[in-house]
Amino acid sequence: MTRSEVFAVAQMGPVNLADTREQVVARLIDMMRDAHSRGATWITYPELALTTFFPRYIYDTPEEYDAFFEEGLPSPAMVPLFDLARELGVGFYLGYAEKVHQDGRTRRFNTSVLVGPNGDLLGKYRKIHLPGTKEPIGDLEFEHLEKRYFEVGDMGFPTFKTPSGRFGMCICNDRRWPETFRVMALQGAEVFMLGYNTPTRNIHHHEPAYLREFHHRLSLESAAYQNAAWVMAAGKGGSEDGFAMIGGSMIVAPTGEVVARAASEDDEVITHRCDLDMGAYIRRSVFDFARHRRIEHYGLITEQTGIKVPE
Ligand code: CDV
Repeated sequence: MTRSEVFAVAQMGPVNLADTREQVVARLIDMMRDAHSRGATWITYPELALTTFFPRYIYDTPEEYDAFFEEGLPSPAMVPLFDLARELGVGFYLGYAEKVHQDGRTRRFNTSVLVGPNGDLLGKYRKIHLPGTKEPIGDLEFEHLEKRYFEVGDMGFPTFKTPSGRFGMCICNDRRWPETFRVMALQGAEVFMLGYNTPTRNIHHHEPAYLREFHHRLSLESAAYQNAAWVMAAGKGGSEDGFAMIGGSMIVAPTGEVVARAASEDDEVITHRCDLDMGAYIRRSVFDFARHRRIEHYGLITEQTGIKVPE
């Protein structure tokens, strides 16, 4: 019996500062209905899907930036999505800014939630690789202040048992780090869901826009192939209040091939019927981890972060 299901990825066009949660959630709902009408059982939405990508702006106090955060799960803004998921039988991944009272203090994370097709909360993930700076660099077109607004995720890279198989979640910059996917694959993840917000401009040095898109795709293709898993990648496209995002949402097969790709820079649902057993032959051969991995030689990966050139 083949395990084949239709998966959807929901790219979003820009979310501007002036857009309300209600307007944004109405767009997410439209896309969930669209995905369902095409037979999808799962849909992946972008990182920080409910608001604009606010870490590009400088805010100093929680009074200024707390409006971008959600409290409670589901937060009031998410309730209509949870309800529709249950009604249609469509599971979803959603990225959002999470504010939580934990360990006796207020904490903020860049988080994604996984909700099952019956509307049940399956789990969440808190972004580990936070790019950018804590303090503004200054004299830039825009900043990237994720380290200012979020703590590093404290949940590792968990994976989740779903009615369709084992899924893992990560968020945006995590996709550029191979360790992210390998840790999830070692737990048997067959599907990686991820949302992203990638500007077309690199604030640190000049990089042509086509390279931004190329590195995004390269990361996803290698993650899929080297871990024999499906990748569902949902981003934002177009210009958020004048700040351009790369779009390029895609579904990548365990062979590393892109099987569906958004053609626009706007709200757009892409779908593909995914054979969840497609990666099995890769896991039995070239990437049979148990037979071929040589962990006795990988120690440096967890012992040090930066490069240390031996004497
Ligand atoms: N939201 C992100 O994590 N964006 C980064 C940018 C800053 C490079 C990314 O990896 O796409």
